[in-house]
Amino acid sequence: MEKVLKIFSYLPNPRVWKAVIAGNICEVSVEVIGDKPKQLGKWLWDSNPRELEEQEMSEDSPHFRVGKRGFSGALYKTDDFLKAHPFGTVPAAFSPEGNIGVFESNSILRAVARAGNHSTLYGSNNYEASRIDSYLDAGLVFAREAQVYLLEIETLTKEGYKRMAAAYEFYVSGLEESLSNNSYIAGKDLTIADISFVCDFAQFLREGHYEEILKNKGLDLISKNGPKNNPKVFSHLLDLSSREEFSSVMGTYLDWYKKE
Ligand SMILES: N[C@@H](CCC(=O)N[C@@H](CS)C(=O)NCC(=O)O)C(=O)O
Repeated sequence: MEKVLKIFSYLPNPRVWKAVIAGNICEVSVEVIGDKPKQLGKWLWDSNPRELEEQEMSEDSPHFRVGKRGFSGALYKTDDFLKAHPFGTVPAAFSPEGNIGVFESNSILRAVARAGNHSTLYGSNNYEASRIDSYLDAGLVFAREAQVYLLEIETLTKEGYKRMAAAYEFYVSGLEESLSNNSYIAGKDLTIADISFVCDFAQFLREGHYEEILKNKGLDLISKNGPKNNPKVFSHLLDLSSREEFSSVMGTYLDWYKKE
């Protein structure tokens, strides 16, 4: 299989799965390099990422940076990495020659779908592709709120909770509407809009692991009545996640949810 992209990230990471699932569907290969979240501070963030030696990890290192989002403490990012990835985030993808950086998991997903040249995965014409982009943009707004919510859940304020609940309602009601007209999010075919949704939404549902924390604040799970209020969205998630192209990448990630 042709290798179309290299991705560096903490692992496992649902944002990385987007590109890997698309690769499976298009039959192109995506190389994934990384380590557990806590170990990524011991890696050199570079187009050729590698584990650092003990003596390379110090504040004097030319690569020393402080984590900005999701990471706290020291990270080691090369200048070249930051040229390719100016926001300094992972997943961080590189073109096969390593000279072009692609960031934001939805754009990494787009890059795989474009390279894979599938007839429908990224639409079959420019307008369909743009419609798919619309869903990816809407998904990013939701996913960004979800990122803040999950990272800060222990110190969550009522205000933060309300923001997340509103973003959830907005996103999910749009998808429910879409799925009442079509079998897939953007139309009659499976597209990268579906892939992005499955990965971001599965990650959001992990709020279920923090039910106790929310209860102690007098708050309920935002997705509590999800399957009842938005049945099409939830069954779309469960249907897609059980398909081989998805389940071979997502593994047991949603098993806890399916048991509930
Ligand atoms: N919306 C981005 C989110 C990427 C992101 O925020 N990554 C964080 C970790 S969750 C990061 O790399 N932070 C680097 C840092 O803290 O310096 C995507 O979908 O790729």
